[in-house]
Amino acid sequence: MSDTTNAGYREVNFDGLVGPTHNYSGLAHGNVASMSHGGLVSNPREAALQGLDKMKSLMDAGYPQGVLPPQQRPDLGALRSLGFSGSNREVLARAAREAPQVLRAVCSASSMWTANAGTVTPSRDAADGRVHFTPANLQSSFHRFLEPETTGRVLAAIFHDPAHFAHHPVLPATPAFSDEGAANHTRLCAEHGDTGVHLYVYGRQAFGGNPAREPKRFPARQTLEASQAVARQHGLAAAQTVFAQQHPEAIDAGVFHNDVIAVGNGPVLLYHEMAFLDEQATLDELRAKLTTPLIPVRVPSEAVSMEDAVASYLFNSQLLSNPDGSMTLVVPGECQEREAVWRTIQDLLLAGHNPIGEVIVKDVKQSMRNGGGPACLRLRVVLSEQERVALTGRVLLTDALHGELTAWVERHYRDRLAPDDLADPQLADETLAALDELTQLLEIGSVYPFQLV
Ligand code: SUG
Repeated sequence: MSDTTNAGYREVNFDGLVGPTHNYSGLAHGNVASMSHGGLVSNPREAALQGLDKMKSLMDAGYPQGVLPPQQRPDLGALRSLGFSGSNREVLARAAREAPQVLRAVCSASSMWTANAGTVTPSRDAADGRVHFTPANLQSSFHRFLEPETTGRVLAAIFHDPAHFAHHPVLPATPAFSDEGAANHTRLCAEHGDTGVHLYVYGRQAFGGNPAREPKRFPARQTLEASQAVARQHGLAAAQTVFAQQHPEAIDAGVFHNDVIAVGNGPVLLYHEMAFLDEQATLDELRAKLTTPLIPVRVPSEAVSMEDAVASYLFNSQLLSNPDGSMTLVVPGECQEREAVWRTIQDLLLAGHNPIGEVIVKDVKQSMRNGGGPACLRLRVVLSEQERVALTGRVLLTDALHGELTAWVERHYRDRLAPDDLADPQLADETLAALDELTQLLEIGSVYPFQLV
């Protein structure tokens, strides 16, 4: 640590536990993996264990690791609000018969991708010295629009102490304020405990934007107006923020979030040359606002094509800081399967002039088939030691908690789920029993609709 004011700050990665209804329903338009794997049989148990294994590997390597619970699915409340009535069994049966796509949506375990849970500003950057949170409205798709209410309750339960944590309302859930959270936000700084500059990447401008500069094929999920509103809620000044437009061609190639094409950590920005519409202006503004030299690590298309970037999720890696100043890149197993990508990791990243000194490969294939890599599965929260102590619940991973969560998954999760199984009323009962036990295990109190009635 460079001075005493930043002593004790660490980045804690809060990974989303994969829920018991993890399935492949092809729900996410513009997400190539989700679109191509819809209809496959999933393995929720394996998915949850892969996630827990990633968390444990990083904890064992010395990185503070947190965990966030999954959501209540099927979302029977959502089905009822859409006019399905009667007993739970009747609601599920009628939805399966009359609106199977709606049933699939209310069963999605998409809250596992906690990079979309919300946007977080560390206390070091906030005028009031508190950590600020805004749950993302995820209004781009129905299955994800169902998440923010419970997300807000979960974040408020864990980051409960008002002396340290401030929670803001979800932005209006309407296209002008379309918000997908931290997946489109990167904080750059010298070290985590130093003040940072916030890079917000948006896909389109809602008011007065130029349609010629927007994607043609797939939707832009983040608006400039949403990013600006979050920065405003968190009290960030213009000197602390950079707003950059994502390259529309990248969105049209399947880059539905910025974290599919760029990742930053400390002063390092690892990105594909097609990440930003105006690369030079984005780098210039970051350089002007940062108090430390920016270390851009640019990957050109000739090294990794857009297709390889989207298929391998190279940029959906976690970039983690080590005490000696070096960084570790946590990549999905798919990076090893594409020769150009693996070669780029060796030649350009590991051998290049940058702090990346190590690569860890993790298998998160169950999540990857729905378009969620290592970085999607975690929400980064930089916390001081005092703030870590102020957390509510057992949410920081230990060997004991990892063991209990593993046993919990093995007790409750199925190892096979086809889209047609989602109407099984027993699945709903199993899930509620599992989640009730989980809130006790994590000691976070009642956060689910079924616990609040
Ligand atoms: O929103 N997939 C998610 C993946 C989110 C990845 N997150 C980040 N890049 N940060 C999405 O597209 C697919 C669900 C299905 O098809 O069943 C899904 O929602």
